[in-house]
Amino acid sequence: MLRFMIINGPNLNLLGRREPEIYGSATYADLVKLISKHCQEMQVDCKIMQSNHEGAIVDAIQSAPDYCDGIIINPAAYTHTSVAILDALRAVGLPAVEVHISDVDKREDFRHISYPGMYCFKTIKGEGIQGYCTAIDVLLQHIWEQKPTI
Ligand code: CA2
Repeated sequence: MLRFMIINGPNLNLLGRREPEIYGSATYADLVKLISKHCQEMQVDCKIMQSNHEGAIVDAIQSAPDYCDGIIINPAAYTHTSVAILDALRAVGLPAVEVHISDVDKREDFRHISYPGMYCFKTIKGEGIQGYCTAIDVLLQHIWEQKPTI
């Protein structure tokens, strides 16, 4: 069974509490439920985490190769600032997909740059929390295409 690590950055634990016009009304618990259900349907084992701390996210990425085949990451605000998260992704070399609930390219200019996105082979944005399911499907497809069929 393939295993994915799903990493959520700062303030995503507050989903549903403010700015529903941007992020929707689903809570972080709803997001975890949605991801878990989709992973179960797709027969993927998943480890879902959220942290408000850049170093904890770097630590999680560094530990990923021990038990994961790929990474899905919403670095939240660290998207637009973190060379450390970009470097960690490059260092571990696992396939990675970036996901954003909102369409960051249609928002403020400072949200148009993504450092982790420079490593990720695909970015899903503006699909709401359903974008995580798209990211799982895209990562699965990518890994299947890489694996030789015997
Ligand atoms: O659209 C996304 O998924 C973002 O990664 C969300 C981040 C934002 O900084 C990125 O530019 C785009 C913000 C995450 C959580 O923000 C909240 C704000 C208010 C209430 C609840 C969460």
